[in-house]
Amino acid sequence: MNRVKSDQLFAEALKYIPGGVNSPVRAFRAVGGNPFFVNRAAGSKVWDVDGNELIDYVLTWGPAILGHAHPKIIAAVKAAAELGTSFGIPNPHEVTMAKRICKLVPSVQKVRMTSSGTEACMSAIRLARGFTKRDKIIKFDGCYHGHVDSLLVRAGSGALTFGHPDSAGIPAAFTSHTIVAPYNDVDAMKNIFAANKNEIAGIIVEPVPGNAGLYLPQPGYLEFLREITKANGALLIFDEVMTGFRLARGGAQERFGITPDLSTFGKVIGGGLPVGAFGGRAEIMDCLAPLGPVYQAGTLSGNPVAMAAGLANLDELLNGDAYKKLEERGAQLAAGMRDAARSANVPVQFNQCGSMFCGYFTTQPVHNVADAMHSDREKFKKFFHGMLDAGVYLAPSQFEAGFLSIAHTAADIEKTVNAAAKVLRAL
Ligand code: KE4
Repeated sequence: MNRVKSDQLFAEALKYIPGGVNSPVRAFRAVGGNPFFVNRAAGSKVWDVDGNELIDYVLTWGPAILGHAHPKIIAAVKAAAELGTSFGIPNPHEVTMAKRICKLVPSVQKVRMTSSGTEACMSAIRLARGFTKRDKIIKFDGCYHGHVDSLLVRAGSGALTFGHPDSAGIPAAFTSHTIVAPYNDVDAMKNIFAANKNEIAGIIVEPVPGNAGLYLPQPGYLEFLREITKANGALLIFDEVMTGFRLARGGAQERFGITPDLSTFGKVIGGGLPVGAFGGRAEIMDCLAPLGPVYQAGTLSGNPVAMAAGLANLDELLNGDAYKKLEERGAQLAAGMRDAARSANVPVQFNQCGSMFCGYFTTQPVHNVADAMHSDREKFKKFFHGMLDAGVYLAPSQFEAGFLSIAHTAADIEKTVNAAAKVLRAL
């Protein structure tokens, strides 16, 4: 595939941007080769600057759930931008968005907007500590909650991909109150709470971890987390930046029937523009400035253009059978990819939950990051590039989730599965 212009752009980018990218996972370091550059996207497709068309299963890491450049989102952005791109003064869209989130996610009685998922998670942690007056936070091995100092400990996503989960530049003191637990492990969590009685402010968890690939909660595990936090006066924080409004109208908490104390959001609620949000019980949220002692702020929080884009995304998602389509597409892709792996006699564990998925090159089931680490990453690299050359863009790391949109057609999925069968046979 001709990528001359992308390579030229990457050479230029390397001179001015660290690693040539504004976010590490885009650099293709986990799969080798140079990243391609995109200047146009529509529906399920992106086109790189050399004119190559690709079926996109990254979807800007989740926001493009309707597909790229949806006309309703473009129109909403244009209309909002013409009235001003930022006010720094309350605007009506913020109220509409807050009401919409509270209506869709019953556990959220009050919500505050931010400009990224990282900010939302960082703020939720600070709020949990301020509300409980406790310092310790439990996170899970392989889960990623943005590049928050105190949470970049055995994180997932780019941190895991680069094999140095902890980051340089974080003083030990900043993570001394962060406890890392293995996901799907009941006994380990019981032992942590027994050893830290009345000291745990909360657990932050991706209800369906999507930053070490994708694996699911074992039956009853999320219920267990809800019970053990309640029994110990700790808060349960669902990081739904990726799963929110994707795995169901009300996110993973609706899909699995769990009521967390706080939730974080992002991606879908910005329709592709910079956004994040955190919300939960009013008695907790009212501890936030200007009402309470927990400070939190943001120049562009609730930005009118981002709110308009996010509301257009949610409107389209909620009017019609979007969630039925997302479930159908996810099941179709999973069935096809499993058949392709079987026919090529290549061991692949293809995990899928609604419109999120990940194929691991291993013979054993994957229920946590330790299982995920058994995946054959050399095979993944070859598969990734084989699929890219066939016009299918998958997440450029074994430790990332893939996404479907309602714009992905049955024909897109058939082309993807047929390409996978060929590429797997050639591995
Ligand atoms: P942002 O700060 O990137 O908006 O959100 C951080 C975040 C928080 N929580 C979860 C569950 C997330 O998945 C993310 C960000 N997701 C990654 C994809 N693995 C973003 C891609 C990137 O880092 O470039």
